[in-house]
Order: sequence, then C-alpha cells, then structure tokens
Amino acid sequence: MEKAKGMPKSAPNVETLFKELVDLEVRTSTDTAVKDLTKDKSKDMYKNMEDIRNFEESAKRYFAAGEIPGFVHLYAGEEAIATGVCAHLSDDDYITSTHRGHGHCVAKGGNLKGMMAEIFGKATGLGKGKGGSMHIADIDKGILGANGMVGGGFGIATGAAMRNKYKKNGKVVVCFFGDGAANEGIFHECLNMASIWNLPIVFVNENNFYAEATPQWYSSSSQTIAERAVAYNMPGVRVNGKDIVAVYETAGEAIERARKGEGPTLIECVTYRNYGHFEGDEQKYKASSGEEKEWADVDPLDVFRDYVIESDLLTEEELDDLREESKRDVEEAVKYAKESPEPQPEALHEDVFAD
Ligand SMILES: Cc1ncc(C[n+]2csc(CCOP(=O)(O)OP(=O)(O)O)c2C)c(N)n1
Ligand SMILES: [Mg+2]
Repeated sequence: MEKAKGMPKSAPNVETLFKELVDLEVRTSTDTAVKDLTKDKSKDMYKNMEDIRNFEESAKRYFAAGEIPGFVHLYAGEEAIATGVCAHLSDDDYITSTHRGHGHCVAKGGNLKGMMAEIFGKATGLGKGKGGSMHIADIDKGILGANGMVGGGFGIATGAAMRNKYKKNGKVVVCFFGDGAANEGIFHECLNMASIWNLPIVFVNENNFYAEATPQWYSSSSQTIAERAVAYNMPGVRVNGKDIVAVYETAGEAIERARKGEGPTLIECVTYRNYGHFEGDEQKYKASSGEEKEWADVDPLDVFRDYVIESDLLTEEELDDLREESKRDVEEAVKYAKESPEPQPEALHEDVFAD
C-alpha cells in the first residue's frame, strides 16, 4: 500500500489528503452474508444505538447547561462500532474503553441510571460520583473502565486477556481505541505480546480521522491502521464503522477466533464523530465545511434502519417504538441523576484501596 503523506513539505491540500484516506477500501454490509441477525437481535442492536445517541444528546444538553462537571467527549456518530462489537459479548467478557467511552459502556450493558448519575457527579453513580465521564467502570458487567489516558486500555486489556488464557475461562477481551492511540508505544507492545502469546483479544480501532485537532494523514506513517496488523502477524480488517452490519460480521469472526484460541485480530472501523473532540470544541481545524456536511449525512442509525426494513427484519413502526422507548429510558436516567444526592465529604477516602 502507498505510504501516507506524513508531514507535508509545502502547504497541503488538506481536503484531498483527508479524502484520500476516507476513500480507501473498507468492508461493508454488502460484502458480507449476515448469518445470525434475527429479529430480536436487530431490536436489541437498534435500541442500543438509540440509547447511546439519546444518552449523548442528553449529556450534550446538560453539559451546556452547566449541570455536568468536568469534560465530556461524545460518542454520537460512532454508535455502530460499540453496539456491533458488544452484541457478541456476554457479561463474562471484558472491554476496555477510552475517554470517549459512554457508547462502549452502554453497549456492554452499563446501567443508564448509574452511568448518568456518574457523569452528573452524584453519589448513586457507578463510581459513586468520584470518577465522572472518563472513569466509568462496572466490573460485574465486564467494563474494565473508560480511561483518561490515551492508549491506557491496551495494557489493561492485554493483561486481562493473559489472565483469561492462563485460567482457560473462555472469556474474550475487546480493547477499543482511537486513531491517535494507535501512535502510542503501548499499542505496538501490546499487539506484539498478544500475538506471541496468542491471546483471546480483539483490538478495535475507531478511526474518526482526528486525535483532538491532529488529523490522521499528518500523524500516521501508515495509511490505514489495519495494515499494521501484518507487523504483528495477526489479521487486520478495515471496515465501514458507520455500517453496523459490517461491524457486527467482522467483530463476530474475530471474537469467535479469539474464543477458539486462534489469537488476536486488529479491526479498524472507519467513522467520524458528530461533534467536536470535547464539548465546547469549535473545530476550526476541520479540513473544510464540506467534510463535516458530507459525514453528517451518514447516520449509522439510519443506515441500520434502512437495512432492517429492506431485509424484512423490522418495520418502521417497530423502529419508531424502540426510539420512543429509548428516549423515555434516557429521560428517566436524567431524572434519577438530577434527583440523586451529591457525594458526601466523608466518602472521599473510601474506595481508594482494595479491602
Ligand atoms: C497519554 C495521553 N496523551 C495525550 C492526552 C490528551 N488527549 C486526550 S484525547 C486525545 C486524542 C485522542 O485521539 P484518538 O485516540 O484518535 O481518540 P478520539 O478522541 O478521536 O476518539 C489526546 C491527545 C491524553 N489524555 N493522554
Ligand atoms: Mg480519533
């Protein structure tokens, strides 16, 4: 594959560089035969994507209103990845998440009320209101934690996979990470170790083409993230991350491979975030207004709606009902969070050390 442009010698045509990367080949649902997408599974997946979207839209609204402390990095636009991957996992399997972690946690079964209360900083939150958005975790659901450190999940995920292999417990680990994290040293160390030890792990890259304001064409020596898998002797697949059916199929193969003891896989999901890096980001670094407009038309929820209607899996009415149900669930979570008490000062030193 042609080498990426890297640091340009003269002023780059940013729009062209961006487009070049976006236009590289990806796997889509038309390339795949979906084996086990039942009506019930489709309902669960659509409801889950709606839950993530509604959760994020609420987080956006209440952050702007000053009711959510700290920072929030929204997952809106990337729903198909977390949902399509986690649809293959049970509570016994593990995930590690990122600073953009709400979607991963919802998809892995994180309780909406407990999550919302956590980002509101309330005592009823999953972390008793002490962690907030970037530290949501729920060990009982296999959520090993969102992470404020870019690349922080690699070591945790690889360690958990090492333990799973040692214990022969059949559990799989999924490590979500961004395009920026793929340029951290620990990415290379962990893919290497996962490969030599043949660990039950899937590395799921969410390539939204930006790490904060830094575009991928500028910061990556390889054009794709998936092609780096060759260096670590594992399969590398680049898939359309806006197309949940393609993500679901690709992740299903990788997770099955990991469960059978055949080792790790690297999946690159091509996507784009609906909003700024964090809430309040003016996004002046974006290649052009055209770039944002083009991607705004690609809504993963609509892509899935079209697919299930065309495949006679769900009707428009059923989809609308699920959308309404999700809105109600998220509204209830907001109400719960707002009405919950603040953590008390006495609780500050609790939960610091393991008992
Ligand atoms: C080790 C480390 N370096 C830098 C930062 C600051 N930082 C926070 S998010 C981010 C960009 C991450 O980009 P990417 O991995 O592509 O994830 P995305 O935000 O696009 O989902 C950076 C540089 C950090 N939190 N941790
Ligand atoms: Mg990114």
